[in-house]
Amino acid sequence: MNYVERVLEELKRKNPNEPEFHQAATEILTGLAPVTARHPEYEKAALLERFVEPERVILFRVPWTDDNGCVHVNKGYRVQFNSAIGPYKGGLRFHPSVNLSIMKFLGLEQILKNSLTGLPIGGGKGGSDFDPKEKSDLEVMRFCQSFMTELYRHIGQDTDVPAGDIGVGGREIGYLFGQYKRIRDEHVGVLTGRGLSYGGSLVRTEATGYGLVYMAEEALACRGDSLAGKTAVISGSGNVAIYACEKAAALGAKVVAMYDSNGYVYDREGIKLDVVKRIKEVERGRIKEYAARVKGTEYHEGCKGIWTIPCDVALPCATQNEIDLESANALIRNGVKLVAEGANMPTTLDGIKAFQSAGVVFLPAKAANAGGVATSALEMAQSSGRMYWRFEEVDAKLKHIMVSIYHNMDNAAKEYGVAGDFVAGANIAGFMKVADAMMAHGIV
Ligand code: NDP
Ligand code: 2IT
Repeated sequence: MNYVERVLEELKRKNPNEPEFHQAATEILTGLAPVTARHPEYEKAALLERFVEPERVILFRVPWTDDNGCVHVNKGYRVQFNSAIGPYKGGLRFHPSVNLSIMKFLGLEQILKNSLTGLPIGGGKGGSDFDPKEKSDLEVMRFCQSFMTELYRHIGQDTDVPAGDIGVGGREIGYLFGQYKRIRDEHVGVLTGRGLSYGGSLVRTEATGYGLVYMAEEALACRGDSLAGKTAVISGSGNVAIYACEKAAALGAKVVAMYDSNGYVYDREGIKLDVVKRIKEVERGRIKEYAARVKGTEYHEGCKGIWTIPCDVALPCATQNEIDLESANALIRNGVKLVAEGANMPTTLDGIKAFQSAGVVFLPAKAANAGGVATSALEMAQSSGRMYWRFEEVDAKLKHIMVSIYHNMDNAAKEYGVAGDFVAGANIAGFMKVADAMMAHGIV
């Protein structure tokens, strides 16, 4: 058994019942095997064992009262995974499925993603099993205030800087920031994704979706191709999906389908994004409404069918494991050329293998969706400098970062003899900097 296999086996034994964490660790560590073979000093320093163990996990009670006076209790989490290259950085997810396994998979991914951005940010993730759907603004506010009343003591602009993720957008960040400021009496960049009137950065809202498409365009450009004239399918209809759709359409692609957790809409003429934005961003409604408002479009209950729609480009932008082997095979049969992951770990391990064996250009989440956290780091820089950059400036930096990440992972894959395997390339390129810092810090 080699070093990587031994660490993986131990990890599964020590952390039973954490399937998402096992899945992410398997993908990452398998890709790192050529690195540990070249660097025997890592095994001596138990580097991988330390890398897969969070520095700290905080688990807390979040009590809150609904509009009818009923008391509810949710779980709150913050996984402070790795601070070797900078303060912990990563989003907060509010979704009923949230548990320790999901927090740890997201935190582990975040370490390497943040390293890939080239900016000084460590990896963390947090959230709650609270479901913001169909809650009033006041209920969401009371929940966020209660959540921050515990979280504030663990975070700080130089310690740990949370942001949004599923179920946490501008509204939630506003309530969380308001409570932090009230308790600490400090107006600092302790959260990113803040509103533009109180320290937020231009382009942060659009960043993950735009960044995803910038990387997809670069990958196609390197193959003498482009998004112009391509048909695209995008899953989800939240923050990442909406701005991926906006940029893909701006570059000449036709996005024909999107979904939410109830079902998908198929619009052969191309999704009218203004309608989606109104339904999702303004009304907080369901995607089903789209078919009622735009003539000639179809609505189908359930999510899986979206992957049977013929397309050149697939951008999964909703949640983990939304593309399994069956869906990957359906996409391949229909001629998909490029898959870029906007969501975190949206493709199962066997789905990834299928895409790669079929020669599909597969851009993994930790590289392809890094534009969000990269722009968060740009927000942090603006906060510490007490200044704002123009939209064009931030957008240009974002684009530059996405193109650099693409080439860094491409080069890392080539250097370690796995050319074209961007999954391994992203893991290797992200890991090298973290490994170097951890080695420099001694056994800590
Ligand atoms: P949002 O909450 O804005 O949107 C999430 C979308 O995904 C919604 O359409 C939601 O549908 C759908 N969805 C969520 N869970 C499920 C599920 N179990 N089954 C089917 N559909 C589901 O979140 P974001 O757009 O911010 O995040 C989407 C993905 O992108 C996540 O994987 C996140 O980790 C990742 N990501 C986000 C970044 C960011 O900056 N926001 C940065 C990098 C990655 P419904 O409303 O019905 O629940
Ligand atoms: O998964 C992610 O990278 C995010 N949810 C964004 C994290 C951040 O700190 O901006």
